[in-house]
Amino acid sequence: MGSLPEELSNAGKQYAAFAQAYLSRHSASSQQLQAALNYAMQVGGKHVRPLLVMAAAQSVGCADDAWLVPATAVEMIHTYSLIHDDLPAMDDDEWRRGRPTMHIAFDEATAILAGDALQSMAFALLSDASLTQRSATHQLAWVHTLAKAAGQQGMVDGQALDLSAEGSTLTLAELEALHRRKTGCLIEAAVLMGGQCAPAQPSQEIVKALSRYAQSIGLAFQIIDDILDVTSDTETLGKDAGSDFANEKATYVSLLGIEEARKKAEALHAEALSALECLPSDTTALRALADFIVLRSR
Ligand code: GRG
Repeated sequence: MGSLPEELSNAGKQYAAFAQAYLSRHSASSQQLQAALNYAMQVGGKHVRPLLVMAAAQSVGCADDAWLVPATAVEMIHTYSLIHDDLPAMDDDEWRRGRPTMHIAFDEATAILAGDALQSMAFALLSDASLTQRSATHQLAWVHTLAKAAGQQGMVDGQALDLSAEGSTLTLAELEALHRRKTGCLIEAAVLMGGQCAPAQPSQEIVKALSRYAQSIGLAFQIIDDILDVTSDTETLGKDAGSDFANEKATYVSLLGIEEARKKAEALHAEALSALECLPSDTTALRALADFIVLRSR
């Protein structure tokens, strides 16, 4: 298994069309910058975060397409983070999504600027009253959730912890704390912003259930990523799969071994599904995404 049900792939197409239209309506005057932004956003990855926004919105009874705005914003933040993560000063990667990374296809300065632009664009989009079908209170909740998850108490903190961990031996608890921030916070923000699409703000119980689901799949996502890094074919992926392992950087696989790492991902998958029980509406898409994250092969 590992492919998405039709409803989710249709939502992925809807997201991609919305994001493209937004990008072309808000173009930069620098042709180089605009070409870089198109390069970043045109060939997509798996779109896990936008789909999580849609699925969480559905689980709280959101029946319209108000999820498109937060879905696009969270993917812009994710895309910026990958562009900056690939830079020579960070992970120094030359391949991403099967093609040259931004600083290879363009240059370092353009990659930095494209990441910066995507980050501001995410918040311009979220706070644009003409695009959303929700109130300013909803927009403020989205902005706050995303800003908090992306910044110094979330993804950026996780990246800083990751950089300072180079060459040192991490315990499992330290590795988990790092990944909760580096990848987990943005995944949780996607799910919470989906919950915030409900016409009335969700109850504390619903927010807690969404967080529990998101934190479990966020960690599972990273564990599977570590497993795929050592089991996937480098040529097929077109990236330096296995490089972290080769550099002896701590991963779930290096600390637990593949079998135990897989068992941990399965336990987190079960935990995520049990969190869905108290959600008020249709959780089919959240279930499918939890399955996809744990069973995916890329
Ligand atoms: C530079 C501030 C800053 C942060 C970077 C998320 C991150 C922080 C770096 C990514 C490093 C990495 C490859 C982590 C493994 C897990 C992960 C987030 C993979 C990429 O996400 P996917 O698989 O990518 O959702 P696609 O290409 O499908 O969008």
